[in-house]
Order: sequence, then C-alpha cells, then structure tokens
Amino acid sequence: MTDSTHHRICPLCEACCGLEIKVRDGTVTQIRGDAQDPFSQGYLCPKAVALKDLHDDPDRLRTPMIKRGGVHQPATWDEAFAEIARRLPPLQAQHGRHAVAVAVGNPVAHKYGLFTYFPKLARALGTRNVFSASSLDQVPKQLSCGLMFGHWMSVPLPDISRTQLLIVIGANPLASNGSLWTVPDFKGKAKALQARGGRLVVIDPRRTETAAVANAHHAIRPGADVFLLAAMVNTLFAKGWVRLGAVAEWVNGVDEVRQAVAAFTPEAVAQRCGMAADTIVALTHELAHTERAAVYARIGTCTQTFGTLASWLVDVLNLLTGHLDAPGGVMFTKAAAFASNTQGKPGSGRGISTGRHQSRVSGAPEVMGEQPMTCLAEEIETAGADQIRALITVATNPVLSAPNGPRIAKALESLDFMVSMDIYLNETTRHADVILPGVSPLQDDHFDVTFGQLSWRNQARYSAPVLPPEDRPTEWQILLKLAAIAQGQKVDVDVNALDDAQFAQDVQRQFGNHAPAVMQATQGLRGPQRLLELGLRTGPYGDAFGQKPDGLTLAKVQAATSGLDLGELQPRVPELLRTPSGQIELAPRMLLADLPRAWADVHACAPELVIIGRRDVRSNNSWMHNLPTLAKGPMRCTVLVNPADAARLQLQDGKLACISSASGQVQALVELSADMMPGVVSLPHGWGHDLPGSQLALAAQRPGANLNALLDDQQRDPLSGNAVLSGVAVSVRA
Ligand SMILES: Nc1nc2c(c(=O)[nH]1)N[C@H]1C(S)=C(S)[C@@H](COP(=O)(O)OP(=O)(O)OC[C@H]3O[C@@H](n4cnc5c(=O)[nH]c(N)nc54)[C@H](O)[C@@H]3O)O[C@H]1N2
Ligand SMILES: Nc1nc2c(c(=O)[nH]1)N[C@H]1C(S)=C(S)[C@@H](COP(=O)(O)OP(=O)(O)OC[C@H]3O[C@@H](n4cnc5c(=O)[nH]c(N)nc54)[C@H](O)[C@@H]3O)O[C@H]1N2
Ligand code: SF4
Ligand SMILES: [Mo]
Repeated sequence: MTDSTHHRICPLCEACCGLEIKVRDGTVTQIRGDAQDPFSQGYLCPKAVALKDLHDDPDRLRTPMIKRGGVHQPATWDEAFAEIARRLPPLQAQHGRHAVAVAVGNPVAHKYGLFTYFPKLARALGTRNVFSASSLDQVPKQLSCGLMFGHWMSVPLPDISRTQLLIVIGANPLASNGSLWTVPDFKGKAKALQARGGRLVVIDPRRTETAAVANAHHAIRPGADVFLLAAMVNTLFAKGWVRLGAVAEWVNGVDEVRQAVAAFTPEAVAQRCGMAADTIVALTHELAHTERAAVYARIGTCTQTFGTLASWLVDVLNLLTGHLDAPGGVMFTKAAAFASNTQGKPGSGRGISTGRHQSRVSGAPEVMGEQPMTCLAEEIETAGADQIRALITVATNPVLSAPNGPRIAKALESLDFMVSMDIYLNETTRHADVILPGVSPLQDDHFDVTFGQLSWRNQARYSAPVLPPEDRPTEWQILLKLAAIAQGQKVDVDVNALDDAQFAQDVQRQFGNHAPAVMQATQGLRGPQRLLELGLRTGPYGDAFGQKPDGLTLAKVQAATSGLDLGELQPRVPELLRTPSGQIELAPRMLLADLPRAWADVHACAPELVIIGRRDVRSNNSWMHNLPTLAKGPMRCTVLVNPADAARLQLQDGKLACISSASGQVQALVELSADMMPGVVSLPHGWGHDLPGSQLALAAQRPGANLNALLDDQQRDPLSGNAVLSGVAVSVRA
C-alpha cells in the first residue's frame, strides 16, 4: 500500500480553501481543510468533501461523446476532433466568423488551463458573439470599478480582519462563502469582528444565514438598493458627514455626485426601499462615524435593472466616508501574478470602455468584450447576416443557469453545430453534437488567476495534481486544438508546438531584447504552467528573472506546499489607478446619466409578489446535484413563503405550489419561512434536472424546479447588460 498526502486549492467556489487530501493506492481516502494553509487556515465546507464523489461519479464523462441519430455515443479523441474539423470550418466559411459563438461559464475561473487559454480560442474564432456567466453575475461591479479605478478587476473588498463595522448588502457569505471576495471562513472572521466589539449589519429581503449571525438585519424590497444607497450618499452631504480620507487628493467628481443624488432624500426613497427614513439616516451615521468600516455588496445588488448604479454607489459611500483604500475599510488586493492593475505604468492608464459594438438583435452594448448571456437565444433564433449557426460552450449550463432557460434549450436545438467542453451530459450539453470532457480537478494542477486578485490577504498558492493525469488532452490543449481548427489548420496539428510558437511570439513582443533570456528561463515548461512562471517572476513580488533574487518564482511557490502568505492588504492608491486622469473617477458620466432612470422609478408600484433566488452551502449553481454526499438530506429546491403571504394565498407548508410569471411556470414544494420579507418568495437556481437526454442519474431522482424558467431574458441592466434575476413579479397558487 502506498499512502500520500497532497495539498490542493478547492476549485468549487471563490473561497478557494486549501485542502489536505490523503490518497491510498490511487484512491482518495480523506479530504479535509489544510490547517497549514496561511490563507484558509483549515477551513472547508461540505462541497470540498464531494470532490471525491465528483472524481468517482460514474456519470462524469471520461471520453468524448458524439451525437449520432440523436443519441450521444462515446468516441475517441481523434474521432471527436475530426468531427469538429469536418463541420465547423465550412460553417465559418459560409456564414462568416460571427456565426460561430462561444459561451463560457463559472468553472472556467476555477481551472487555470481553461481560464488562461479560453481567450486564445475566442481570438482564433474572431467572433463578436462571446457570452459568459459574468453577465448573469458580476459585470455591473466590474463596470463600476472599471470606470472609477481604470480596470475591470480593481474591485475593493472589505479588510475584514481590521474593520469594526461591516455592512453586507445582497450577499449571503454564510451560504455562498463569498464572492468578488475570496474570504474562507467568513463566519469565523465575522465572529472575530464581533468579539472585538465590531458590528455586522445585513441588508437583504430575506433574513439569511448571514443575517442570523449579524448584529442587525434590515429587510429591503428587491431591486431597491440603488435608492437606499443614493439616499445614504445624499445624507452624507446633507449632514456634512463627508470625509475623503487618505485618497482625498486622488478624487475627481465629488461635487457632481452631490448634485446627482440631491433628490434622493431618505424620505423620498423610504417607501420604495421598504425601510424607514430614520433607519437609512442611522445606518449612514454609523458608517460615517465608525473609524474602520466597510460596505460590501454582491450579487443581490448586481442582478437587477439598476445593478451598475448600485454597485457604483457602494464604493461612493466607502470613499465619501473615508473608508476606501484604508486599513479596516475596503482595500485592493495585490496579486502575485496576472493582475492588470500591477502591470504597465502605475498611476494611470487607458481606463475602460464599453459599447465598441452592439448585439445584433437587442442592441445591447459590448462589455468586457462580451454580449449579455440573455442575448444568446435571440441571436440564434433571429435570421439575418451574422446569425449564430454554431456554438462552442465551455463549462456552462445556460439552460438552467440563464433566464428563460427553456427558450435557450429550443434555440440550441436549432443550431447547425454545437460543441461543448464539459464534464457532464446535462441540460445544455445534451444539445451538443460533440462533447469534450476535461479531467477531474484532482488530476489537474492549478493556480487561482482571478481569485488571487480578490483575496482578503495577499497570497500565492499553487496546487500540483493530486492523482496522476490520464493519457488524454488537457483542457488547455483542447482549447488550442479548437483554436487551430477554427483557423483552418489540420486536425492533427501538434498543439504543444503551437503553444511553443505562440509563447515565443508573445515573449518577443513583450520583452524585446530580453526575450532570449526569458525563453531560456522558462525552458522545459509549457501551457498554463509556463504562463504562471512568467506571471509570477514579472509580477509585483517576482524575481524579475534574477534581477531581484529574493523574489518569487514558480519553484518557490511550488515549494510552499500550503501556500505563501504575502501579508495584509496595503493601501494602493494612486499606484493601482489606471484611469486616463490618474484620479479616482467618482462621477463617471455614464453613471450620472443613468440616475434619472432610477429617479423615474422611485414611485413605481410594487408588484404584489416578487421572486428572488438563494444559495445553499450544499449546492453549487447547476452542476453538483449528482454527487451523493451533497444530494442527500432534505430537498433544497423549495419555495420560501412568508406565513402571512401563505395564509393570503392559501398555501400550505410541504405542499406543491405552482409559481407563474409572464415568462413561464414551475412547481415547487412550499416551505413557510418568517425569514422572508412579506411580498417576496425565494426559490434557488440551478435546478430542473428532469429534461430528457441528460445523463445525471442521481440529480434526476430529485430534479427540483428551474427558477430561470420564470425569468425574462429581456430584462437587463442597460449599462452592463447584466441579467435581472431578482424582484421579478410572480403569482403562486396551491
Ligand atoms: N436565477 C438565477 N440564475 C443564476 C444565478 C442566480 O443567482 N439566480 N447565479 C448566476 C451565477 S452568479 C452564475 S456564475 C451562473 C453560473 O452558470 P454557469 O456558468 O452556466 O455555471 P453552472 O450552471 O454551474 O454550470 C457549469 C457547467 O460546467 C460544467 N463543469 C463543471 N466542472 C467542469 C470542468 O472542470 N470542466 C468543464 N469543461 N466543465 C465543467 C458543468 O457540468 C456545467 O455544465 O449562474 C447564474 N444563474
Ligand atoms: N454554496 C454555494 N456557494 C456558491 C454558489 C452556489 O451556487 N452555492 N455560487 C457561487 C457564485 S457563482 C456566486 S456569484 C456567489 C454569489 O455569492 P452571494 O452574492 O453571496 O450570493 P447569494 O448567496 O445568492 O446571496 C445574494 C443575496 O442577495 C439577496 N437579494 C436578492 N435580491 C436582492 C435585492 O434586490 N437587494 C438586496 N439587498 N439583496 C437581494 C438574496 O436574498 C441573497 O441572500 O456564490 C458562489 N458560491
Ligand atoms: S467554501 Fe467549500 S466549496 Fe468553497 S472553496 Fe471552501 S471548501 Fe471549497
Ligand atoms: Mo457567479
């Protein structure tokens, strides 16, 4: 018998916990939190343990699948690539490059091979039709931060170990484990905050798990955050509580903000928010008068029609109360590799822009090089030049995860050709002509490209493969192969040689005279690992290829099996800024111009009943309901209804109810809950595993209902294109 112990970052959510995994004779025998990990300090949640189930899941695809006569059949890699090479290039030739779309999903951020090589596929295709889960999620925050600080990934996050007041809006880190904020063991950190006399305040239409441990919870009407936040900013000015703090000399636009929110008094917005004006003033007072305080807002504030405005006002509040870029306030991480806000000239830059092109059917502006996921179906359905004829999906399941999933399913069925890079035959990939599975995360190495930029402390952690890789292409190699096919190369092209050639070219462009030295220093590496070596050594802690001998290299990061701690967050303004002005733009024109749209909505009548989502710690978006350790226990896909609403609607606990909206209808079990704000019901997303043609045996036993069948794909935030997933009018009957 051979026993071994491995260290691996959990790839299942943004907390990125360090795991200790024990293996005996090639089988995982134990998964627990890595107590030596300086960043996650032994924390883990039940999903991590399910990595073993994922690895062993008989339904997880191990070989490519090709659909013949409507049925998916196992195929060899050569057959799968040959099929793609036979069918994809002719469609490109006949209908043009925009006729081939790509859609990428959440797990891409957790596999660095996918994350670093996906752009190469998108570039090779040259299509404008790039869609991602970002537009079901966080684009509004990235847009507001991009406009304010100059880069999409310059998102400030609470300095939780030093703050005395944390206001959490539209996030439930006790269930989600944090988002746009890599903060393992939020609960432990919140307890420590309270133990040192600090306060946690939650603003959410539901008294969530996080609200339950908070010092105060305020229910807010779904979609009303923009009004609350604008009124808080208004109050700061009205009461003379504005204090810019350390960043004062780097701020443009304070006066413009004051004028822009002048009408949004607490009294004017109170009814819309479902909160008393006094409460809004008191909350503002507490924020302004607490030395170390932070406002953190997440998906509840993004997935609404005023998502970008709300996201922006959060940081306006942080800044105007002196808490931006200050210890104990909200601060910026300095990542060890890959962060654009550590590259180029410090202090100013090109900034960001949107709308370089518009989506063909709805005219939605391009944001971060993408079109909204909610435009995918209409772009497939609508005839005309550049109509989407073929689609490549990479780790995404929009049939369950995007609004109006049933419409997407129908659209996918009408495609001329579809390829899915995915590990399951599920609600989306059942429409694919070819499915190309990646390896289990336990067989892959990893480094967090994105989450290293959003971490509660600065850190660098590398994960080596836990189990030996199989003899098949890795996901970065698959992406390169697809890119090569899309560019008309032969199907038997040597992807490693291609990777070498592209790397050499990039190094030549980036390093000029120093290119040979860089090539020499990275010899023997390839793929994402080579990019990581380059990223670390040229990064802010790097050894600059020997010029700073104490600096980081890949070998040094690899040698620290539980990861390297790079210290507490440090103030980064002005060095971090990449705005053209070199200032923080507090009043971006695009955002000021959108405020009248909010004002026009302030007196809008509330629908009698609206629906919101929720997350459960044992569930992960749409794809982990097939894993035994997570699937057991009570049914989690229930509709939470306030008892007063239930009485009015004659709904009974434990009985089926029919939920309908303008877009669709589903059935779910009723669960009475006094935690719900009256007039608001909640159903989790990612369920509805009863569609034919999937291969998810366990999930199909308790399929649940698809929340997204109720949501309207035409409702978006016009600035960011983000989907509206919250506050949609529904009716519920027994
Ligand atoms: N109503 C409502 N809808 C929502 C949300 C909400 O709050 N409410 N949340 C939204 C959010 S925040 C997000 S991020 C999206 C997520 O939506 P998506 O990005 O579509 O992600 P998932 O639904 O989790 O689907 C992930 C897919 O990746 C596959 N997969 C898993 N691991 C791997 C791997 O290692 N390699 C490959 N190639 N494939 C893999 C899975 O089989 C699955 O098909 O959902 C959004 N949808
Ligand atoms: N266990 C688990 N963890 C996950 C995921 C998962 O599916 N399961 N998904 C991961 C992903 S992809 C993401 S993006 C993150 C998201 O992480 P979070 O942002 O923490 O997401 P949620 O837990 O959905 O919390 C959103 C909260 O917003 C509230 N809300 C809804 N509408 C409104 C509104 O209009 N205003 C306000 N103020 N609040 C509102 C909801 O009641 C809910 O409590 O979680 C990640 N982690
Ligand atoms: S909170 Fe759970 S799912 Fe998220 S990274 Fe940690 S162990 Fe994994
Ligand atoms: Mo997400």
